[in-house]
Amino acid sequence: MILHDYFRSSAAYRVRIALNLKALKPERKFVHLRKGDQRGADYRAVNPQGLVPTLEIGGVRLTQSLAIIEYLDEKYPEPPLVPRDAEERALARAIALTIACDIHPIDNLRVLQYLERELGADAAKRDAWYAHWIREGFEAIEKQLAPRRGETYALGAQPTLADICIVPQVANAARVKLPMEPYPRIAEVNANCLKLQAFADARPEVQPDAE
Ligand SMILES: N[C@@H](CCC(=O)N[C@@H](CS)C(=O)NCC(=O)O)C(=O)O
Repeated sequence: MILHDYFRSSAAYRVRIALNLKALKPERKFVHLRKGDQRGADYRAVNPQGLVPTLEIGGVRLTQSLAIIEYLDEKYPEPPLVPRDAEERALARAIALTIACDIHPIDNLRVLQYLERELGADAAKRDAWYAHWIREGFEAIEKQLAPRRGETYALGAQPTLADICIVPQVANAARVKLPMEPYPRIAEVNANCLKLQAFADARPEVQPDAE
């Protein structure tokens, strides 16, 4: 198993958490996103989208963090990463998709670089854009999770796909110093998750390629 990874990639961070929860230790290959390695022919041959993560397993190349995580959950069922209850499962996926589809893609490196290089946004405008889309998503997630205040993880006593997406997105929010006071339930979930070794070991700052 080989994980194509970059320490600061929050999509890769999701997969690192899932792998740790499943006690899987793939070989790691690092793709330096700031240097543009993801756009080179070598990496495009691995992942035609030129994005991390990619998980290679038994000669098969899996892309898209949520697809990879669901694959891992099917192949290695313990501990389960999606709730067994259908309504809870739908909520876990809804939170994950709010982050992975509605927040993260508009704040991705290539989008920020387009804002700066093609549309002339300066660093302050770039960061304002970045924070704006996180706020939009976090406001909705906070409302969805507020009734579950006091539960250890987003949806109860076990971490799920929802937590796996929340924690990396909170790390992204911290990069633009987004105040977390308006999102106490998200902050609570994040703090509880990071007490688990599987989450703590997946943090960007402790990865071998961290700068
Ligand atoms: N939807 C994809 C997103 C993957 C993605 O956008 N990865 C980012 C890093 S978090 C990336 O490789 N960006 C490179 C770029 O923007 O050039 C997933 O969940 O895997």
